[in-house]
Parts: sequence; C-alpha cells; structure tokens
Amino acid sequence: SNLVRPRKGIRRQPMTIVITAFELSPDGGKGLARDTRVRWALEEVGQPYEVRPISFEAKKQAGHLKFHPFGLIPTYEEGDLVLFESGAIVLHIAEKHPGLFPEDPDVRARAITWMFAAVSTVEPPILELATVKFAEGDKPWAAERMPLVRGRIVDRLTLLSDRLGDSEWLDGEFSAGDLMMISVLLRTRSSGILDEFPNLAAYVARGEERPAYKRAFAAQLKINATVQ
Ligand code: GTB
Repeated sequence: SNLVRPRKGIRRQPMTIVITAFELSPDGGKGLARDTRVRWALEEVGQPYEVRPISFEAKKQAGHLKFHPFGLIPTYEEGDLVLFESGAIVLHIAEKHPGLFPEDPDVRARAITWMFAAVSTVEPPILELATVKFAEGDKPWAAERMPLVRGRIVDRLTLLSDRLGDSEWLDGEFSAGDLMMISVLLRTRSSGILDEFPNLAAYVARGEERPAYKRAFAAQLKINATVQ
C-alpha cells in the first residue's frame, strides 16, 4: 500500500499525486511531451498518480498560471506542494522514493549532474530544431538555418555517444539521469539524427524496454492517440 508510515497512532491518508498534461498532445501519442518523463519516474518508483488534462486555452489562464508561472505542462501537485519544470519534478520523485537514485551520495550527485546535462546541454539544440521546423518553418531563412541547428545536435550527440561507449547506462545502474537523457534523446528520433549513433539508439531502446516506461507510454497513448 502507499500509505504514509503511521506516526504516533495517526493514520495518515496517502497523498494523491496529480500531474498536468496536454488535454490532447500535438504529437498524437508519440509520448514526446514532457509529462511522459514525469509519468515514467512515477512508474519507476511505483507511485500512483492522477492526471489533470489542460486544454490549449486553459494553459495561459489564471487558474493554471497559479500552478505553472509560464503556463506550460507538466506540473506536479502533492498535498500543498506544487512543482513545475520536469527536471525538478523528476528530481523530487527520485529524492523521495527509492528506485531512481543510488544510495552513495557521490554517485547520486553524478546522477543529478546527468539530469542537468540532459536539460541544459543536450536538450537546447534539440528544442531549436523544433523551433526551426514548426515556429520558423515559413521564414525565408529557415532552410539555411536547419543544417546549422542539426550540426549543433550532432556535435552534442557525438560526444555523448563517445562517453556512453558500450555501457548500458551513463553511470553504472539506471538512474534519473538516464531517465532524463533518454527522454530528451527520444525527441531526435523523427529527425533521423538518433540513427546516426547506433549506441545512443540502443541506449534509448533499452529505456523504452523498461516496464515502467511502457506503462507511462501506454497511459499517455490512451489519451493522445488520434484517429488519423
Ligand atoms: N522546461 C520545461 C519543463 O521541462 O517542464 C518546459 C515545459 C514545456 O515546454 N512544456 C510544453 C508546453 O506546455 C509541453 S512539452 N507547451 C505549451 C506551450 O508552449 O504553450 C513540449 C512538447 C510539445 C509538443 C510536442 N510534440 O507535439 O511532439 C513535444 C514536446
């Protein structure tokens, strides 16, 4: 059971975890929106959660801005605690429940380093690619800019690929660092860039093979799968 340990005879109720996600993800069920990484973390540590869908209109309205100052998803609620930023949410989950962080404080610090590397070193050029494609696709210079942005992704993935080598995970056991890195890398697949790095493609596939990832993916698919 997920009951909080009773203390001094008080039987506390389990606190329901509520996350927000797109009412309907623009990716049609590919699991690329950032609620998937939070779902995955919760599945890895075995915590049940509920999802509050947010419509495109509601995202930027006062009600949601109380939960997320920038009007984005995901958010995380647990009792009085409200969090935003997928990295901070996954970190909180990993700190609170066993399964995503190692015991050794140095190894844990390195896992957190990989989480930051995922969101602040690897993810930015990947986000730029989406910007060129979708937000700037109709600009006259979009075609010229595309190879530059792709090049920046390739630069990062080349060095990440070298570092990973033949290892199963980035630093020993699977950790929240791998969860974040794999979630970020998944967004390069449709561009074909991931396939240029067979060890990274295999690393991502190992992540997707984890039962917790499969449950997270299936849960978002149930909401987002659209009849084409
Ligand atoms: N740094 C924040 C975090 O990590 O939590 C970024 C949050 C963020 O950008 N959320 C996006 C959002 O709410 C959803 S994930 N966007 C709404 C808006 O900008 O108004 C980004 C995303 C969107 C769509 C796809 N897709 O369709 O493939 C993939 C990823």
